Amino acid sequence: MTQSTRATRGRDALAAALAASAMLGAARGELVTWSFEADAAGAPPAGLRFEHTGGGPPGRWIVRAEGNAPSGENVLAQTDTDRTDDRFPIAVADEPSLQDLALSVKCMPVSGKVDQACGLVFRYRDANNYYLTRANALEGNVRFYTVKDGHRRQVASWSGEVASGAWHELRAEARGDRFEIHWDGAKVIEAQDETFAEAGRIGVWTKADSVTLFDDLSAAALH
Ligand SMILES: [Ca+2]
Repeated sequence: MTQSTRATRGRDALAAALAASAMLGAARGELVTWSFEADAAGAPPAGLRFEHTGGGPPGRWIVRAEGNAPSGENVLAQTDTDRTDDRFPIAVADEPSLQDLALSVKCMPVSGKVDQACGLVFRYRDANNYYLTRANALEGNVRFYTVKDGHRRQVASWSGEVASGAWHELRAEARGDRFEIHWDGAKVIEAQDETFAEAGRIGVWTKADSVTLFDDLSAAALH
């Protein structure tokens, strides 16, 4: 085994151990965070799988070092700029599965001519069935959707400043059929919906040619 292989294996083991302890914590209601500091820059992160809704290629997700990362040095970047309009790349955590939850992420819309999106998915069953909240820096709005059988349906919308090239915080809280969406610390949406009542996975989401950075994806069960 070469020294670099040994280092890679050690880092993978560390990432796996961190992910395992995070899952136990999330089930107990503790806040768990993906900061990407244990992942290697230039490669996909551990503990997330990459799926997509709609057409076009699935997206390209890599960890990369950013000078102004919200935590440490590393962030998660979606870097595929394919312009297919109904293309929704998703990076979803293998675990935990949560029903009532608080979920947040730091994100920066970097570029995109079709879209500049920063999204969170939750109660995620599969690539065609989940709740979604997302901010769009081209439209200047934050919206809450259901995606059922691959079709997006808007539940609620808020219009306001969503600056490109700046870090923001998007947060979702779900309690039964009640939902709150917060943007940069302010509650912007309250909504009721019964489409997906059961527990599901959590993750981050973009659209079309959005190049978006994410950091400090955090989740906890609400009891
Ligand atoms: Ca980080």
